Amino acid sequence: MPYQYILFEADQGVATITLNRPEVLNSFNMPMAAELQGALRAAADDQTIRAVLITGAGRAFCAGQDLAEAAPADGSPAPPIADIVRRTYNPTVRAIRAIEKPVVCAVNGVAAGAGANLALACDVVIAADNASFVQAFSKIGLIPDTGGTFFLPRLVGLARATALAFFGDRLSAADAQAMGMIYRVVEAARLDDESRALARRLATQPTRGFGLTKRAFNQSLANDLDAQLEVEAELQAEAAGTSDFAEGVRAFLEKRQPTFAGR
Ligand code: LHQ
Repeated sequence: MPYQYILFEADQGVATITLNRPEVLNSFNMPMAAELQGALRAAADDQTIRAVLITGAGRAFCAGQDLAEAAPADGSPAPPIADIVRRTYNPTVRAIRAIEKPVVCAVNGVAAGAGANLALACDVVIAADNASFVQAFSKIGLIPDTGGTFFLPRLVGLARATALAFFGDRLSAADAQAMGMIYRVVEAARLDDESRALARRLATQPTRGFGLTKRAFNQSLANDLDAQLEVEAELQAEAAGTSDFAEGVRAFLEKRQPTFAGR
């Protein structure tokens, strides 16, 4: 499928999706969000794709909502904000959480507003050392969306989440890592190689099990311990039914490296 606002490439089991509106720092208009959702669906449906990598073109990762679309300068009517949130961001976050394949996010520059929270919805976030995270919503009188009110307090705690949301200050990638918001920071020049290596490595692993792990983590965000222990029993049985489990055990006993197929 041809895309106008994103790039989509499949290679070595990894689907790489690049937000591609660099002239506006890859800020989201509705068509870009629709393309991103379509690309995530394509990645979910394609059995040969075993990991997804999301990044941005140019110097930014994503500056959140395209404010020219939300509030057109020429006075033409803007779509209702709730519609933008429901159509642009909510399905995108749901798609990232629902795809039962690892989603790596390579934050290559500033991630602001919905762009910051899009990254936080991904499974593994790796950032360039010159990247930054801004809960920019407060600067324009809005609240964090794109799952920010869900993920941010869970990742960094309510005290830090509240301060980040209220002040809207730019947070360096190093500080984001230090407070547990993201997984890893690398030299900017190494981000491309390192993020691809992470995604490729994941794509060769027991990805069916990763999908089940992700399902379990998703459920743990709402469950109590008893319910979650039961989820683990059920999903462990499913994981143990995969050929990757059989291969993993066999390879261990035969003292060789396993070859996982993601099934
Ligand atoms: C932009 C944008 C942008 C358009 C840079 N839009 N052009 C949900 C529902 C409905 C409504 C609203 O929002 C939401 C969710 C949200 O995401 S709210 C938060 C929206 N995002 C922001 O408020 C961030 C706005 N951008 C910035 O604060 C800065 O651009 C950051 C801090 C991201 C980067 O600063 P700089 O590195 O200094 O770059 P810049 O400001 O010079 O931007 C470069 C160009 O990109 C510039 O255009 P120009 O023609 O002058 O080169 C900007 O106008 C454009 N741009 N963000 N969100």
